[in-house]
Amino acid sequence: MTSSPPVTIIGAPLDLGQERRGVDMGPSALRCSDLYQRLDALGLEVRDLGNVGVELPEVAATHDERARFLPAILASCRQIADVVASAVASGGLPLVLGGDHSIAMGTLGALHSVRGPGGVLWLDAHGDVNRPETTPTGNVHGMPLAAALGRAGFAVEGLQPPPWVDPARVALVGVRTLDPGEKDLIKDLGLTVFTVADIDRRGLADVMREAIGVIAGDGFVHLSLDMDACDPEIAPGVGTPVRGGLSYREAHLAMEMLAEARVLTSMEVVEVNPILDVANTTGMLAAELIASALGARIL
Ligand SMILES: [Mn+2]
Repeated sequence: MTSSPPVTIIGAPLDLGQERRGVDMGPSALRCSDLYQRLDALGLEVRDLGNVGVELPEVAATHDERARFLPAILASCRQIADVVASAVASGGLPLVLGGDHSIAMGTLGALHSVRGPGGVLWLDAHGDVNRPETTPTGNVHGMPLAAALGRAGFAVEGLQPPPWVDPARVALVGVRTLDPGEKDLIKDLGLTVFTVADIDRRGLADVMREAIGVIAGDGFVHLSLDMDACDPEIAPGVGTPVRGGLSYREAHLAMEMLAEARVLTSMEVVEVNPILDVANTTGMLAAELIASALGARIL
């Protein structure tokens, strides 16, 4: 038997934070993979709480071109936050299935509301620290980390006022494209960033060892896994692919090291887009990585 907390699955089929349709099917792709079997094989208890409600881009108001659909996105994030907060309060380990990365505002807002400030490993090709005044696209999925740090410059109605994450306990890993305004905020906040060049030079294990040291601590330790951190060759089903990403083994090793360190208290997996995918390759990889993060081992 295991004393591991029950894995509490929350689906967040939100696609309003970006422009490629299909990421709303991410939770289905994960549920159609062998995720449950993999978690079951680890002896983990799984509770699936279903999906939160989302508005459709055909119906929702754009509101502001510099942060399109923000009110509708925040409405879904409030629902995510309610469910995540109750999952944490009842001793579960929340596993939120996106949806685009804007759902992280709901997850992190909830974690902070229950546990106080915490740390986050942001595994992503991008920085996600844009703001309405710096964004080149107006896509809110490029802003959630800035929001979590209290620097997005918009009110997160219905969520706890940010910051939700301690900037000293943020580690971005796998980054390979940053907009000018993102570079400025990263420097201003002193965020720890490990680019793919750092991984090339130092090796993934060395980078992850340091990243785990950065994120570990009180409150909560959250993994925000954007599947575009992985190379498009192994994860083709993402909306904003950038080549030069983590290899299959690097992605697994990152997860395995998190499991060994026993630091994670929650996770989310975002940006799986089945319409852009090849026979659920990316959904299946996401399930594998979740299992590795929760303790699956080769031997
Ligand atoms: Mn992202």
